[in-house]
Amino acid sequence: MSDYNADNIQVLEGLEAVRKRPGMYIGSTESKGLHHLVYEIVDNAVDEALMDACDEIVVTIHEDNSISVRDNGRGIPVGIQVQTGLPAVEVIFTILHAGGKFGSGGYKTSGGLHGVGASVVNALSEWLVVNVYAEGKIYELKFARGDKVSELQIIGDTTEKGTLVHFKPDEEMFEETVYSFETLKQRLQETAFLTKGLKIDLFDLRSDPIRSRSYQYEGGIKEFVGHINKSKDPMVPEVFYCESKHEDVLVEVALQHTDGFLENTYSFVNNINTKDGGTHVTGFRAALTKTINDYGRKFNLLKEADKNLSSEDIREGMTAVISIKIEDPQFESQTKTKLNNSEARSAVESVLSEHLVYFLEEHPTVGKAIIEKSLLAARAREAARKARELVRRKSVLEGGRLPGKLSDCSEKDPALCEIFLVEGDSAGGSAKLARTPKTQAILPLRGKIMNVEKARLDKILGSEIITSMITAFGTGIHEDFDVEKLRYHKIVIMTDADVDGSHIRTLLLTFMYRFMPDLIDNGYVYIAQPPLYKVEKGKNEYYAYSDEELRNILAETGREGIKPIQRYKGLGEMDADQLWETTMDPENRILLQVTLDDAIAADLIFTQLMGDKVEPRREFIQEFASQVQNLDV
Ligand code: 28G
Repeated sequence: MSDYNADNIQVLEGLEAVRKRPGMYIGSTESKGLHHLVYEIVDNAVDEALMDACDEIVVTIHEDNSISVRDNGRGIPVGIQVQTGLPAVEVIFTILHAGGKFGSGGYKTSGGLHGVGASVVNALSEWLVVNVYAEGKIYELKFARGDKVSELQIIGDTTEKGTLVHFKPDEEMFEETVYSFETLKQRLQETAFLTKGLKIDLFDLRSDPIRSRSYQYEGGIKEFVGHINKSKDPMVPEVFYCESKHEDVLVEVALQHTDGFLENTYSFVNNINTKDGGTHVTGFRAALTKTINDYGRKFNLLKEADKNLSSEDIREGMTAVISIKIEDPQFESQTKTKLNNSEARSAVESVLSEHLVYFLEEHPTVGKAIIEKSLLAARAREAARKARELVRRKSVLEGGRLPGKLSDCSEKDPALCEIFLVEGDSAGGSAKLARTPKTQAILPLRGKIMNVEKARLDKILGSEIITSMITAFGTGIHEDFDVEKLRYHKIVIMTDADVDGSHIRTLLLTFMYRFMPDLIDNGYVYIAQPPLYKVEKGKNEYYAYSDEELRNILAETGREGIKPIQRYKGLGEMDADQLWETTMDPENRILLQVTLDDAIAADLIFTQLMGDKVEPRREFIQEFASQVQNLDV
């Protein structure tokens, strides 16, 4: 008995154990586990492709929700195994963990969460049929719920090579037995990206007409990065790519920076997505940070005074795919999606450093773009820090005193309170006269704000406008931000309906988005809509908020007996009564609620606003202005 090791025991247990506790082997018996069965079989075919023995895999969803997978590899061996006296193919489908590493030089895809192999799929299938195409013959082996139905037999002749596995998941084992074309499509495309050159076809025979997809990427993960960045704006057209082996670890890295500010890094070990990263990602970051800083210094892109760029700043807006192949992957025990092998770190670090240095020297525009982008990120981060400090210092000095310019309201319940951020002192004066003092507060905005187009946010944060706004809101900013402390549940930006007005509005929105995004998320931020025209006919007054509205009014009233049409160039041209009536009176006004829930759109907006280029900023203002107009009141 002392000779028994774990494997022997598993052999003895057979597939009954799998059917008793399926969740233990595939993680879930719901949709996720159901799809996992396909990945197990496909991964075996991919392993054959990684040995350069196969270049095409065809996956078919049949009408009965059974799945077939065909590869054009060497075919699973059908010869008798010495240890068991059984055909190898039978062993692979009936003995737990019989898959694993295919001899030396192979990489097991089974290192991940549920790398359980073909036998588990067999155990959980109502029926499973394997056909092997090899040496001119077609072999067949059939199972039902893991049990062999008939011995391996030759059923015909063929000139083809490869393996066909067809199985139907057992309804007794799964809560969900309907396959999702979308889910399989997604995963198979990812697999195709990770295995360059490999063609993967997917057919869904359940629909009429049948659906199909075909994936094949000669560029592998380089094309993967291009694909991810398709909907983004890359800083440069080139995607960096390298592939090299370092002490038995095969390393591939692809990356490209976009003008966004989110990082998108995907990492894989033996084609398994390591969601929590691990040593390979650590090595990647170390190499990236060091290489970019060295490059910046060498080519004088970083000034003497500049500190080293931080890893975080360098990764802002970057899309990267790291894919390594390693013989014996070790995962952190709890998560199983975080790599532990220390040799993975040094391998990625060494391979990436070497190739990236070389690439940057060959492609100076890429190096310059990455450095510029990182500097921008560093500045924004520094601005955030300064602003926080400023607010802290101010609140300590002033003991939470409200800004002198603020005409506060008397109501204390924030839900009933509104604050109007009004452009200019004169409009501020009218607004103060016009308001309902119980619920409406006025904060006039005056200062250098008209010239902010080229100012960086850190300068803007030094302005009184911003600090008085923060103090009035009562929330603090950034990490200290507490929406519970907000003193007004309506923050109304009231600016002139001209270019300068829209610049101020843009600045305020950028500031809020960056430092107080919860304000926008919670729907507390609004834009007031002052009228553009006033039409007077006899005793009647009409206000038009757009050119179209003006045309309609004129069409209705006719031009007879009309006073000269007044065009408002600014809020200041209205008296208090007019301002109240047209823009501030809750009964009559039009407020546009600001929402920025689309993170990707916000990403783009922010970069355009932070950037040096004027043109994208102008485009943003135009685009955003129209976006806001489409929102409901
Ligand atoms: C279609 C769906 C899934 C596969 C192969 C090919 C070989 C193989 C698979 O061998 C056993 C143990 C170590 C060598 C290998 C054929 C070498 C020579 C193979 C698949 C034998 C596994 N000839 N194709 N397994 N090894 N496709 N597709 O599963 O010593 S699995």
